[in-house]
Amino acid sequence: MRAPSSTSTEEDPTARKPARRLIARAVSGVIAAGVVLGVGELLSALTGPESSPFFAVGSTTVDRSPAWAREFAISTFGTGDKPALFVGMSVLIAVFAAIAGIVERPTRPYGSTILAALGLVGVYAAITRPGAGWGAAVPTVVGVALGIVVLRQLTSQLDGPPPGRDGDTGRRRFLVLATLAAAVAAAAGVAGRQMNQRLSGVLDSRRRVRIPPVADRAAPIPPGVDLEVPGATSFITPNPIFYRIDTALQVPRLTTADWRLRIHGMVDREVTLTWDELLRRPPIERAITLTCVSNEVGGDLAGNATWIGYPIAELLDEVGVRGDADMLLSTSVDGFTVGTPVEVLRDGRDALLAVAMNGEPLPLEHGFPVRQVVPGLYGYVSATKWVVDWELTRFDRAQAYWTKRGWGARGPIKTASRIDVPAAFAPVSEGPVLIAGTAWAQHRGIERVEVRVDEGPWQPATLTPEYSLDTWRQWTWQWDAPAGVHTVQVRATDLDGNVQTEERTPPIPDGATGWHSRTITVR
Ligand SMILES: Nc1nc2c(c(=O)[nH]1)N[C@H]1C(S)=C(S)[C@@H](COP(=O)(O)O)O[C@H]1N2
Ligand SMILES: [Mo]
Repeated sequence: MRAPSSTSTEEDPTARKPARRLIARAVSGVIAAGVVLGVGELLSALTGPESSPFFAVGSTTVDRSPAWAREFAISTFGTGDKPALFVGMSVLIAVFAAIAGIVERPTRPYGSTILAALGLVGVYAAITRPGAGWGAAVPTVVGVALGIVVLRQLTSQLDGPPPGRDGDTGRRRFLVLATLAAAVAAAAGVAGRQMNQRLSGVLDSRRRVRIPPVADRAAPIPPGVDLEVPGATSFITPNPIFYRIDTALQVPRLTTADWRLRIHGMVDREVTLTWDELLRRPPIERAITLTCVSNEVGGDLAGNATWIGYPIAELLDEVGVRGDADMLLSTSVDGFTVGTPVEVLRDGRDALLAVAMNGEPLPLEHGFPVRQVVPGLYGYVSATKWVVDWELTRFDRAQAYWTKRGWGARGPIKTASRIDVPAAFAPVSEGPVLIAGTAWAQHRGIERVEVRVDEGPWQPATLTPEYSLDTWRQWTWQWDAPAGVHTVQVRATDLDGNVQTEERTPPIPDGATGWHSRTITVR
C-alpha cells in the first residue's frame, strides 16, 4: 500500500490518475489511426482515389453488403446513406484504435498488432477494388507503418517517466507529440482529399462539353402539366435536388477524353466508341421519370428530367446483337453492373445513352460523362451511370450487381402514387382543402388516380394532361374537410388496367407496393 504522502522519487505521477492515463492511451490509439488514414489518403492521390484505405474499406463494405443492408441504409438514411456509412466507419475505427492504444506496451505490442490487422483489411480492400493492382496497397502499408511508430512513441511517453525525467516533462512531451501527430494526420488527410478531387481535371472536362444541337427535341411542356401547387412535386426535377442513389463513395472522375464504351459479347462486330464518335450521331431529347427500386410507398426516390442522349437501340443495331442474347450487361467505370433485357431496349421506347440532364452536361453525381436512362425500368436494372462497357449476354449466364445480392433480375417499375400536399403534420383548417400529389407508371402511363377518406368510397382525382407515357403525372382532389383526425389514401391505375395494389410489400426484391396514406388533423 502506498503512503498518502510518499516522496516524489517513489511516485509515478501518472499512476495517481489511472483514468486520465487510460484516456491518454486511448487518444494515442485514435491519433495513430488518424495518421494511418491521413497518410493513406495523401498517398492515394498518387495511386488513385480508390486506394485510400478509408474509401477502399468503405466501398468493399458496400459491395459486400446483402440486399437487406442496402434497404436498411436507404430506408433509414435515404440519400444520406453515404455520410451515415462514413460516421459508422469512423466510430468503429476509433473504438478499435482506442483499444489498440490502451493495450500497447513497449515489450508487448498488442496495439501495434491491432493496427497491423486493420491495415491488412485495408490492403485487402484496396487491392481487390475493380481495376486495382498491387500499387493500391502502398498508401495503407506506409500509413500503417507510420501509425505504428506514432502509437509506440506516444504510448511509451505514458509508461512512466524515463530515468532522470519527472512526470511533468513526460506529460508535456506527450502533449507536444500527440498534437504534432494529430496535426500531421489532419493536414495529410485534408491535402489528400483535395488532391484526389482535383487531379483528374474532370470539372474542366465537364465545363468544356458542348452539347450538340438536337433536332428531335422533347415536346414542350404544355400549360397545366405543371400545376405548381406549393409543396407539391414539380413536373421537372431540378438537378441539385434530383435524388442520388449509387454505390460510389467517391464520385467516379471520368473525363470525356478518357471515356470509352466497349461493346462486345454476343455481337457481330465489336466496337469501342470514343466521346467524339458518340457525339457524331444525331441525339434526341426526352423527358423521362427515373425511380429507384428502394423507394418506399410515399417515398421521394423518383425524379423527372429532360435528357439528351443517343438511342440505345440504334447502337445495338450497329453492332448486330445475336438472336440468343437477351441481356445487356453494362458496367460503370467503378465496376458496378446492371443487367437490362435487350427486348425492352429494342421495343421502341426511348432508351437513351444520355449525355445531358435538364440542359447541362450530366452532373458528376448523375453519371458524367455518359449514363443510361430507360423509361419503365427501375434504376438498378437500367440506369448505369459512368457507363464504360456493354456486354451482350444472357440472363442465364450473367448476374448484375444487385441481382447477385437478392434483387429481381428484371425490375419493371410498379404503378405508384403519392400524396405530396398537405405535408405530413401540416396544420389544416376545416373547409375546402386541396390534396395534391404525383403518380407514375413509366411507359405504361397513368389512367386514373383515386382518393378516399377514412376508407370511404374512392373518388376520382383530377389529373394534369398527360405529357408522355414515360413521365409522371400530377393530380389534385378538392376535399371539404370536416374537423377531426382523418386518413387520406391514394391509388393509381395504369393504362394497362393495373390497379395499384393495397398489399404492402417491402422494396426487396423488386419494388414496394401498397397505398400511400396520410393522417391529417383538421381543426
Ligand atoms: N455506376 C452506377 N450506376 C448506377 C447505380 C450505381 O450504384 N452505380 N445505381 C443505380 C440506381 S439503384 C438508381 S435508382 C439510379 C439512380 O440514378 P440517379 O442517382 O441519377 O438518380 O442509378 C443507377 N445507376
Ligand atoms: Mo435504385
